[in-house]
Amino acid sequence: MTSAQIAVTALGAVAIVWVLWYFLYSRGNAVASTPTAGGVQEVRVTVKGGYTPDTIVVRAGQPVRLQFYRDETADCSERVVFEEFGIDQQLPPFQTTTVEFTPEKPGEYPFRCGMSMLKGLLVVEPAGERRAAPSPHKFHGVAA
Ligand SMILES: [Cu+2]
Repeated sequence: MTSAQIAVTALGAVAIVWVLWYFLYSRGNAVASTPTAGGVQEVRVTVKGGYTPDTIVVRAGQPVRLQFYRDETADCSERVVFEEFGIDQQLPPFQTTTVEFTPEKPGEYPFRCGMSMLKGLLVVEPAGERRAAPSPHKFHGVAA
């Protein structure tokens, strides 16, 4: 290989590593809920210096059951707050605490610890739709 080819290959490798890092680490981890037989969308979240997963994808109009397992005693994660749903729940250490509600409207609803240091995001998708990538054509639409 010429030095130019080596440089291009190296740049490509750096780009791949960066993309992997960006999606796997900097953006946290997303999990879609698994509906139970009763139609409840259940997700287990581990609380330890953050929320794992920190992005939870559910459908609108169906009950959501989040099971927070707090795997630490750090004061920071003592409470979990979903402001839009009026939830401010205490999480005892080394226990699983269930938080249940039904999101009626699609949207993105942040959740956090009592001090807003730990952050997570609940993504509520329209009922009955699969998660779709943002349309590349959205800027080309005809104005209403
Ligand atoms: Cu905190």
